[in-house]
Amino acid sequence: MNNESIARLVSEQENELRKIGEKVINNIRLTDEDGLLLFERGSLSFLGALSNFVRERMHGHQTFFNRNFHIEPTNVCVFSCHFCAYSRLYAHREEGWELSIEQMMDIVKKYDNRPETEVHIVGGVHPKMNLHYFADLLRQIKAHRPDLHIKGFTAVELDYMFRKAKLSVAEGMQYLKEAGLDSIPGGGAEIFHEEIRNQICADKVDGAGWLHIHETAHKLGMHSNATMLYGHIEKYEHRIDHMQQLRALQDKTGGFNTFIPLKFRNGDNDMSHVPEVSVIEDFKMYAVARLYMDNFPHLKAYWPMLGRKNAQLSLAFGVDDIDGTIDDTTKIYSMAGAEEQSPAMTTEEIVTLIKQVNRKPVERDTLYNIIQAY
Ligand code: V47
Ligand code: SF4
Repeated sequence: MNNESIARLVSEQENELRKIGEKVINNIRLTDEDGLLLFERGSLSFLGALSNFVRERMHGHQTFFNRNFHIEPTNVCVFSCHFCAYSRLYAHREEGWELSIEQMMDIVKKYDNRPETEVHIVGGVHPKMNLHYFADLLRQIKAHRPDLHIKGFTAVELDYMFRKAKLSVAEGMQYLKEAGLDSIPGGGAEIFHEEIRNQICADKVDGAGWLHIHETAHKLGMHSNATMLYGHIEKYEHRIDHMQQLRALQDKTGGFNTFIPLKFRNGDNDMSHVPEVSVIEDFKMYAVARLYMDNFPHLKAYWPMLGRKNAQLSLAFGVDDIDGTIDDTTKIYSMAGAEEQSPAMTTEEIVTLIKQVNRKPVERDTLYNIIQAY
């Protein structure tokens, strides 16, 4: 939609939505009330047009992806988040997996002489896999392949490791940075608001702790991502509260690359009775995120969670990034009932998927340096 058509669409809206639309056109930050109103009263077509306008103002048709693989060191976890279909308690660890450093290095070596630029390390919180264990892994990966960007460990894993090692967050982060950690992924954020957090994941790091870890990483010059688990028992107010806290931290540090809304999937977990939200709700979520999170450079749709067709469609609702090739190396979503049971795409498949919806595929590295435009 060009400037004229978006201005016409905005002028046709009821008074309050029109004011919000005018703010967006004039690049004025939305308030929490604006965000809430968009969720409650914005039609899908209005939100789509407005978020696409912002997406194209920021990135044109560019759509980013990377070549990556995951290492999931273990699914044994001391925590018991009710939405998690993936973890096994330590008492039942024979049902889960625990990879040795050697086994993880074998995974890394599988990608020797291949163009992957990033390894994403994420898993359960295993009481025996401590800070020194992971520092050893980081050093070995860097020694073997210095060019590979290591994006590793959610704030939940880091909080546990640092506390167990009796180190402050700053000391622990510095130690892992020196061992080779380049950036941190966005997981573990869920919903910060304690009313909801206490019901879905009461025993792990709280919202303030999650934010403190990311702030510390940013101060050390590292970048990170942020997620939000939506579409379960939270209300729109809680989503806005979550995004508000992220936006405020981003104002302070500028260290976040990407915001990643993650749709709650209800397969095989303690919250299976909670229905999943509709696909319309997913696209409204992306659109409001693009409009409200004005200081986040990128908005990612994580295709293993959303599926390929919906990932394509999300590119018209503010999304400019669809993560990576993945190569069937993550189980978090397949175990929670996602349609993609063995998530893997070749570069050609990702490029085709993006071109089919008339966008420009751009391979990036973790920090969004452009590697190749297709
Ligand atoms: O924090 C767990 C989510 C996250 C379910 O930074 C679930 O680039 C939906 O954060 N339904 C971990 N979601 C994965 C993650 C991530 C993924 C891709 C890219 C990046 C990045 C980060 O997975 C957890 C939790 O929010 N999750 N179970 C579920 N049933
Ligand atoms: Fe453990 Fe993460 Fe699953 Fe929570 S979401 S139980 S911290 S693996």
